Amino acid sequence: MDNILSGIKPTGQLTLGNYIGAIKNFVKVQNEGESFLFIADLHALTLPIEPETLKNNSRDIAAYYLAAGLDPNRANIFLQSDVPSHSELAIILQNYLYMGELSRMTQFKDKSSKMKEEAIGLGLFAYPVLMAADIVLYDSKRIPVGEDQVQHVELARDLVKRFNNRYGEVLVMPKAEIAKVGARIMSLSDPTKKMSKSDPKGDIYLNDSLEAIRKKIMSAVTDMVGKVHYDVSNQPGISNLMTIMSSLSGKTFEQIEKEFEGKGYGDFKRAVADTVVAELTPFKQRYEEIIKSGLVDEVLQRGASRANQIASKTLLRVQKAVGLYHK
Ligand code: ATP
Ligand code: LTN
Repeated sequence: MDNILSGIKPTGQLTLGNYIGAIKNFVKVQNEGESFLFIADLHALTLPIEPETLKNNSRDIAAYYLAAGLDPNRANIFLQSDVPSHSELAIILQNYLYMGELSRMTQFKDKSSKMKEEAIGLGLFAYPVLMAADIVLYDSKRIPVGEDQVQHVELARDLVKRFNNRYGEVLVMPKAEIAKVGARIMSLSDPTKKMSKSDPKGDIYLNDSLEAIRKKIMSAVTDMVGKVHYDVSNQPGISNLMTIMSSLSGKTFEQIEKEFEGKGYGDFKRAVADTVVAELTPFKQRYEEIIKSGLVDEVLQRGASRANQIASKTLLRVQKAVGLYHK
């Protein structure tokens, strides 16, 4: 059974996009191998963030993982910063990734495009180096992510190839896995843009009240076509709502189209809202219970201890391979 690894950075409140594109898949695959599902708190520092916010967001993600059904007896849930091998390995690996390829990363271009060059942190540029270290530390072949992260995983693959060519079979080759439906949930107010936790327009947050969620769905941007039909170029809003409904209910696009044939967008949106609310009601209840129970600290501690065990072995293997003295 292959190891599975993924992370979410605690930069803001999680969205329905994170839930569908990432967390739900983590739950699905957790029994298919040893899984390492961490909170990328070091990555969250690549853009300015308040210390308290970072701390609270990190705890929240752990609680959301558990509320969604990750079993801490099967999955290793931990903070990236609790495993020093991530940082140590990144320092070594940075020498095998190049400025040219890092500057072509879409996420870097998006996030830095509005910043003055003097204000772009080195960490934002080197983001994929740390991410490659995260990935290779656990010898994981399977990396479940949303579509926007595939480019980073591809870069990690290039790095593994480059490194192994030079030093032999030291690192395991990873591969991104994206969900068939729901790998890119779009914003409800602008369905041509990704729903993102650092861009708070029209997006559904997991900590929004159920009423607010309903309202946001009812006022989602649609079109003038007047037909519930999957067509991303001409009906991006409706297609996005169909994707949300399909990934939460298991209904296919054809089934949804049939069900709403001859019906208005109002009826359709109400049904989408019902689906989302039905999914999030028990999830939010579990989250509240978990936060109150104090379980999070215990789970994170246990996860970090196992993660440290595995990660330090890989780090040593790399240190030896490159010739770091005395290892
Ligand atoms: P930010 O806005 O801070 O860049 P984000 O909301 O894009 O954050 P990440 O921390 O980058 O979230 O992503 C966590 C996981 O959720 C990744 O696997 C990412 O691909 C997935 N994800 C994020 N947004 C979406 C989305 N809109 N649809 C599907 N998956 C998503
Ligand atoms: N960059 C990812 C978070 C992340 C990650 C990883 C995902 C950090 N390290 C390793 C998969 C594998 C994001 O979600 N923005």
